[in-house]
Amino acid sequence: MSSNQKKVMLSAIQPSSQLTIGNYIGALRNWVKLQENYDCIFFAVNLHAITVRQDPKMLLEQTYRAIATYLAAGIHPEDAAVFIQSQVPEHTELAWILTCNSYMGELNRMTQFKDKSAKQGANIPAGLFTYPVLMASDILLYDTELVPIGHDQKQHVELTRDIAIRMNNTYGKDLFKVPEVYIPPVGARIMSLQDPTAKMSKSDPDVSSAIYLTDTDDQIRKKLKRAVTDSGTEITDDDTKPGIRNLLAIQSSLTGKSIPELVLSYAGKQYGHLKLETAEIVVQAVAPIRNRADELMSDRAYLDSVLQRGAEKARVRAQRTLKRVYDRMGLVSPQGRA
Ligand code: AQP
Repeated sequence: MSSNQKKVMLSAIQPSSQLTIGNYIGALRNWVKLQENYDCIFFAVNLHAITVRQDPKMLLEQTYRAIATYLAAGIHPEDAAVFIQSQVPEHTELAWILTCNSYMGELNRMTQFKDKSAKQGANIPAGLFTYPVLMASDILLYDTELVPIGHDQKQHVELTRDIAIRMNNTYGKDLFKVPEVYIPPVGARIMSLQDPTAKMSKSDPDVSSAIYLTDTDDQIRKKLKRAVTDSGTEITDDDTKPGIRNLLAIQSSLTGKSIPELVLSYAGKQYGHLKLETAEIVVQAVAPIRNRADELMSDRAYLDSVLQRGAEKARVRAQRTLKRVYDRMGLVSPQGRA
């Protein structure tokens, strides 16, 4: 199938720190699996990352590292458009228009805003509140049909659908394509290793709560050895054992074995066995990605050439959508009236 007959799949990760095994299992790995069958757009959302304060030097490094990690994990830059969000200014341009078509009430309901703003003290950046609208812009700019994400982003894609449907009703039904969510059956919500009732997050200040895709084999083993488990000794998959359940989910999503199958194989074994074996499985998954990303990071010229090509491809498409929106809304676009 040629790329223009394929449906558009789009997804992105914030370079707000190094990527985690949660980002890999919940998102990146599925991009790699699904990429052959879709016209793909994958980017690093550095403008989302600045919704909370970032150190400029680290942000730049983490942004390149995110792109290197996409490629190291198996994304094909010859087929997909791979770029950095700030290289395509149409994202922020459409975001303003969508902001004018979004409601305070619906943004107020976003649980991620509630969680993240609670950690900000008195001065909550307004960008944290309007961030889901920028995400809607990311998606709607490219006539996206499928958005593969972890569970935490489901509410944001649903908001995107609501905004698209609302604007289609107002400005003509084919203004925006209404996207579908893709959530993996297992691993959509990998939990913190230190608090298995909270999501594993790359920006968690406790670095032992997450496995980063930059961690050494030794760091991975240590973090999993110290992972918080539950009282009791039996390895079972139930609500009273969120720590054990998390380790089983990580193993299951990396090996393809079902949870019941894993539980059966651990009958009579200790928590220590589960931790040790999970660590080895994670090391096997992370090491090749980390090593390849290290190599790519030392060839900045190559990364820049991939990004340049990706951003050019993306801009042509984004400008087409934006022109349609300007024309329908009675705005004069940079290209003039249709
Ligand atoms: N713990 C997780 N389990 C499964 N999927 C996850 N994702 C994130 N955490 C997990 C998925 O990774 C993609 C990229 O997410 P993002 O970077 O845009 O922002 P996020 O969802 O807020 O991820 P983090 O790691 O928690 O970042 P910070 O700490 O910066 O907020 C999404 O598809 C997400 O679902």
